[in-house]
Amino acid sequence: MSKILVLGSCGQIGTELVLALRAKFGNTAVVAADLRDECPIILNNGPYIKLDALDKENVRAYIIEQDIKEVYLLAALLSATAEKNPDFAWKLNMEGLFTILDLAKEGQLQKIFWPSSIAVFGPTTPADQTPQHTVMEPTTVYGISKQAGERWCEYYHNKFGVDVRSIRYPGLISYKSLPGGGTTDYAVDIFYKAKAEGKFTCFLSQDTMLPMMFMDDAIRATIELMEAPAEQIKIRSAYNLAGCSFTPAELAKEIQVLQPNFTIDYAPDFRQAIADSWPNSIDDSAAQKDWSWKAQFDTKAMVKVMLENVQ
Ligand code: NAD
Ligand code: AKB
Repeated sequence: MSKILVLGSCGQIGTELVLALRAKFGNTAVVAADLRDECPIILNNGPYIKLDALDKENVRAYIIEQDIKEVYLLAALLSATAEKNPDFAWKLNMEGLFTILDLAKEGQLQKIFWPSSIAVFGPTTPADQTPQHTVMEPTTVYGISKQAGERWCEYYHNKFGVDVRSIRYPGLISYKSLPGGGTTDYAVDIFYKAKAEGKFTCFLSQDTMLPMMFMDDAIRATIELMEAPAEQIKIRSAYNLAGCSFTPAELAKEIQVLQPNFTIDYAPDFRQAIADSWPNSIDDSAAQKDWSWKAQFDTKAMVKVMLENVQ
């Protein structure tokens, strides 16, 4: 089994993705890499290396020396953090991608996974059941970097035959690892506050509907996309993916079904404008058709699992 590298492995997605890939391919086949000096305890069951995605020469040397064949590139600044540091966000979100795409172009890597986001859409995009191919005029630096990344992935595939695959993840909801600076983070924080304090102040308004997905579905989608035969992957920019859509008020109501004393209030901040520019819901029929994608978790099922597992 050729070695897999997950770069940006200690974040919300990477933690669960590394565990899932190791369960599938064996612990030693999947190398976790991130900026941290030490491997987090949860990823102690396999190899870990400190690696900066922006250190092109080191990344190249490691991948070539270890004969890595597959990379999942997760290192990025997310929407809210990126707005506070746009120059660095652009640098991090783009430069690491070129290093990996070029290694595939040279024949070192056989397959790449690079995540896109619903942030590629903007205020001029149809907001309901947003189609796969539609108007895309993102207004955030994060969305601009993801849209540019999609274009480059498709270009490297068309020009150089690079096998790069991508998903436009919605906001992801998980309990094994915390989110890292996005606009959809409220939908994770709410469970921690519900359990600890029984109340939550939301940084988005009550009627802000956004596309979301439980992490188990997102990890399964990622692995299913990467395992699909290459000829089935018709879209080389990034696939729309839908899980469940809800507003903060609707999420609070579902939590109250299981925890009747829970209360919520609202204090929208700068993230409201970001959320307002994103879709309400996503049409993922292309993913369903091309690689048989189907979400398993609706809002009710996700809320139950979150309340049972959040510590
Ligand atoms: P995260 O912020 O939780 O994790 C990112 C990880 O990358 C962190 O562990 C961080 O230490 C690491 N990192 C940062 N800079 C690095 C560098 N220079 N070198 C090596 N590692 C570095 O992010 P996430 O939520 O796990 O997201 C991973 C990817 O998925 C990102 O590209 C993000 O845009 C995309 N995505 C996430 C979501 C979501 O809801 N979580 C939704 C859509 C897209
Ligand atoms: C964010 O809110 O920035 C991320 C995303 C949807 O890309 N969760």
